[in-house]
Amino acid sequence: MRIFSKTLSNPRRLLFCLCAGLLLSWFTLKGTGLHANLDLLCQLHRILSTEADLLSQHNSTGTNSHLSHLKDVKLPRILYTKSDVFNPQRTDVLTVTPWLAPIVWHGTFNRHILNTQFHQIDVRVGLTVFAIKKYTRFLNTFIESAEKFFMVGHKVNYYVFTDRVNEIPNFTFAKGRRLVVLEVPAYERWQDVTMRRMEMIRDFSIKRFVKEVDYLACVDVDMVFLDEVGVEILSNVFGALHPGFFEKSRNEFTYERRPQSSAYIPVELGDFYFAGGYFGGVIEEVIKLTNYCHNAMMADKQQNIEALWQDESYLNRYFLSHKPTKILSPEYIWNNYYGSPAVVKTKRFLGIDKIYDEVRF
Ligand code: 5GW
Ligand code: MN
Repeated sequence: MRIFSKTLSNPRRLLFCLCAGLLLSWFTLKGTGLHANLDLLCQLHRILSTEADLLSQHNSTGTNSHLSHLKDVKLPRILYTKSDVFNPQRTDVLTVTPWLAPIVWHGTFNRHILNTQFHQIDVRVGLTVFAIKKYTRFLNTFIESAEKFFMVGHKVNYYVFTDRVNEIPNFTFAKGRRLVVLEVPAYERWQDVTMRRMEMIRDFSIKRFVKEVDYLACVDVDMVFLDEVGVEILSNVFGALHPGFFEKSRNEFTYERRPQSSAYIPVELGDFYFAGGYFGGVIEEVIKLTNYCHNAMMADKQQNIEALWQDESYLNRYFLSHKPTKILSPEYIWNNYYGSPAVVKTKRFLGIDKIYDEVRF
């Protein structure tokens, strides 16, 4: 009885009881499990929490201390099934590195929790792509699919580096998202087109990105988003497992093996083989990474040597001595050339088949 009257006198509890009662009868009627209706439950709970907060604010308007706003700090309450220490979500793949960086696979994270965390800091994400020469043709699919699947609900700046400014189509963007066209030179050799991305990302990060975004993701443009790529990718510094090498052993990695090159990695070293077309992190870390890679390339150029897989080789060398704080599974940079292995549950970001004669020069 005491509990009952206490409940009635507290608007937050009253609301919660009403909500719980409603839900209970609803579940009984429908006869469905809790799991399938978790989202609805979360939504209801959030609405009611906000109403309860408003009520308690209303009740405390008498206190006009300059600290009174501190009482109303909103703590989002999210409902989800408890993690089970004896039931790992994935047992078929490695989900953490020896230096305790997560490896992000489908099924290992709760997007709802992560979105709440990143909304709390109002995260701003930059996505850089290069569309040099004929590669402007990939932009339409890239941007349109990114609007459907990349960081949905968050602030995004697309940074498009191009030499063909007037070939950039018009797009419509969701709220808080925009495209920034950055005019840059087109290098003669295709190797330089891909390698010089490091220098340009570094320079624009220092000049501009640091003021506009918190994180940067730097990716290839000849790609399409087919499933969600969200805040689960964000970390201090991240890379992605190359789809062609995640099952391979060290000696099969196509690292640069000539000791004269600054991208050299001896056969007894190396953790993973990372894809050149996907890296990122906080701006400061992206500056360190791109600066290292660019300087290593320039040092090699002085000696007339160029690493086997251009920027990808230098990136792999960087990650050997600066371990990424998060690693994306090949779901995040798949290519159907590698088929559809069982461990790849979803192809989030897929390479587009190129007719090489049409795009190469
Ligand atoms: C053109 C011919 C050969 C190699 C690269 C290019 C090229 C690359 C180009 O003409 N224009 C251009 O913007 N790029 C940028 O470099 C694109 O963002 C592209 O996604 C990235 C890497 O080159 P890819 O995608 O041809 O490399 P792979 O390894 O994915 O085939
Ligand atoms: Mn590519």
